[in-house]
Amino acid sequence: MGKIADLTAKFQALLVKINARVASKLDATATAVNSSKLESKSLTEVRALASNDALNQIAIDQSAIVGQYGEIAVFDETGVPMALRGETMMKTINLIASDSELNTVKAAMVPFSEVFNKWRRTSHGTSGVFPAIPSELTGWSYDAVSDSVSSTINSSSVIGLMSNDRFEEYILEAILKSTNADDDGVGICLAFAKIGTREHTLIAMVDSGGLSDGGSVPGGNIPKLVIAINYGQGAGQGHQLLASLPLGVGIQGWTGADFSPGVRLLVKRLQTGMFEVTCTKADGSPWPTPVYWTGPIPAIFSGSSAIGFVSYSQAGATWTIQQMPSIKRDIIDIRTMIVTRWNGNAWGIAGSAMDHNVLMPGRLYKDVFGVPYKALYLDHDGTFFELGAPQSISL
Ligand SMILES: [Ca+2]
Ligand SMILES: [Ca+2]
Repeated sequence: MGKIADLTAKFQALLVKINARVASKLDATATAVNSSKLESKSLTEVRALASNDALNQIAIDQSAIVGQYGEIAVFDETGVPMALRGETMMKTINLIASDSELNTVKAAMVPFSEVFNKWRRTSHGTSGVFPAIPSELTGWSYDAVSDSVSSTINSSSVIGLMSNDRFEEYILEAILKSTNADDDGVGICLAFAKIGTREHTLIAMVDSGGLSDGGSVPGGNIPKLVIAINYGQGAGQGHQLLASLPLGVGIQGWTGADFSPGVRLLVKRLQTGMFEVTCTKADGSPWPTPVYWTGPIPAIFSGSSAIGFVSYSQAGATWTIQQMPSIKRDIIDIRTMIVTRWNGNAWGIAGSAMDHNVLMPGRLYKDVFGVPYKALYLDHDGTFFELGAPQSISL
């Protein structure tokens, strides 16, 4: 057995070692917390310190991710956190196999046969039910010779044809006419959005004296252009008058001298976040009171939205297109797999469809140019797989 002094020395050495170990841990912890940074800070301030730049950036990115109902979130950059945007699950393309088909697609306009057969039909009233009057959804006819649609009924609701494509910016110009002597509404829907069961519109409506600013049909009014949100849906459904602009001519009906040549509407949705509407006589000359309106894109239509044609209590309403926006889908030449792409101003060669920098891999693509409307999957190795020729189900 050793001396007590030896044991005391060893015990002391042990205590010194333990102290050194614990002290080093304490120092490390203290450094990590850096408690001096937290002194006299409120809980909110401490939380703000905890939100470092990366977390803040993610919060900013998340707030910027906006999509449409039914879309999927797609990463459009590699290795970048939250580099997401909303996309439809199947991306539409034009698959062509000849130079003449290429030229056809480049010059394509949306035909009114597509407006009549494929666009969404709406009927808006004050009930808050959509469609307000289901029977009025059929109040349209199509003429193949002139490729035009017209309303066939003196409708009790605001009836419309709304595009399936949505546009971030566009120019739409049309001459509005009616062959019916009534004095009510023919217009253009600047923006359409369906949210839940509700349908929202921003409408430019021309009448020759029959309509009120509030969206009713009192008659005995003055010919004008009305710009309104949810026109005809009543205050309870968010009807909001943005402008009521008299044309400076007398009440007369759509077959009257001032209206029978037609009314020209030029509508622009701009990258600046503004709408512009110019209303003139059919030949482009101004009304006795020149009509122009501009205003910001309402938040409910931000991003992109559909467009459309509307009629209210006016049979025989029709539109002659001067300029019509169309989605400029990528064109893929099946002979070479070269992608022709619209750059906002002109068509140009983008490169090979197998190149990941040209066409996004991991996506489904569907041809909309012609039979058999092939569907393709582009894998991450740059290989296309043909999935078949899916057709819509008709009941
Ligand atoms: Ca009338
Ligand atoms: Ca009427």
